[in-house]
Amino acid sequence: MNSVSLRVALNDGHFIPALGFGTTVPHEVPKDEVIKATKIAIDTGFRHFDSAYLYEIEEEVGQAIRSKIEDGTVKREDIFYTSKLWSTFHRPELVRSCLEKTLKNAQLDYVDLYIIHFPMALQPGDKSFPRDEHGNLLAESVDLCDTWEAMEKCKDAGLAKSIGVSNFNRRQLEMILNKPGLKYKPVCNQVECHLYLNQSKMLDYCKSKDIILVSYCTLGSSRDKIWVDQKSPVLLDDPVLCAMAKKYKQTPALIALRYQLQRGVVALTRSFNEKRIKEFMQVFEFHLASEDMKVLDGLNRNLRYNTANYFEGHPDHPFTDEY
Ligand code: WDT
Repeated sequence: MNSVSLRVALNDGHFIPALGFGTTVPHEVPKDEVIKATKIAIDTGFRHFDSAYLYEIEEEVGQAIRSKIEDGTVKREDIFYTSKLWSTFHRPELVRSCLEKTLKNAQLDYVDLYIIHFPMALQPGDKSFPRDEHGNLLAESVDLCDTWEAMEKCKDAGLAKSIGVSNFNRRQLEMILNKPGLKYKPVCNQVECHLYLNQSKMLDYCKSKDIILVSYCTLGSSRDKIWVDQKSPVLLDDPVLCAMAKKYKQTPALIALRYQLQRGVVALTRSFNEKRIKEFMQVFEFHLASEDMKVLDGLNRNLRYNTANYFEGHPDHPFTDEY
């Protein structure tokens, strides 16, 4: 079994590969590295790529995918491409324009999945994080249900095969699910999820609503200085995780990934290192015993690497609720 064959059904009839490759690039990494890594990932068997308008990398990711289509490795329909609506485009009349920019940048006709990046609207304009002269974030209030209706129109127009959300708490998900006249349920909620923040309550809630939980920071994040607290513990150094890796003759990263797949989470991962990208495919070659899954469940400590501190003070900040 490999990532090509392991796909998970979405609530709208489409399928998503259980293992996805992240495409954000830390500031110190040249953009060419993303092209290289994406091509290696496709050659290795990855078929699911997670990107966003915010990342300013969709041109390069699209170029890498196109080159792998041109050389005959894959067809467009083999690839699952996710992008995200940025917060300055939440006004319903702006939603489609953000998706169209993504499609133009990546040179794609459609995305497989389009998700609301954060449940927090910001004032429209050129800046991703608009601020006033005092440095205060320029938030605005746009009803998430209105944004969602514009997302539904993108699906109806064929620009997105599936639509979903990201970084939503339970209350915000419920607002969408309870919307009068809801046409499409979100297919997923993409949230930070790993051994130190295992999201068991959000996962149970999503399962009860036939919504897929997609995990980001699955290996404990890139620890990028601009958004991760450098004092936070390094997930892949966890002694229990490392001991289990030894027991299974796998790496800690593979145990952390396998844990998510076995509990029904669609897992995102990322590396710029060819050896490690190839190593990820080993996740389909072993099984964790249920008692070991329980040991891994016990590592949870509700530790968030991405506290979305760039949105600090936003009235709709999702991480103020328990989950
Ligand atoms: C600067 C810009 C700091 C990382 C954005 C923090 C960070 C969103 C990813 C992301 C942010 C953020 N990512 O994919 O690695 O918190 O919005 O999607 S962020």
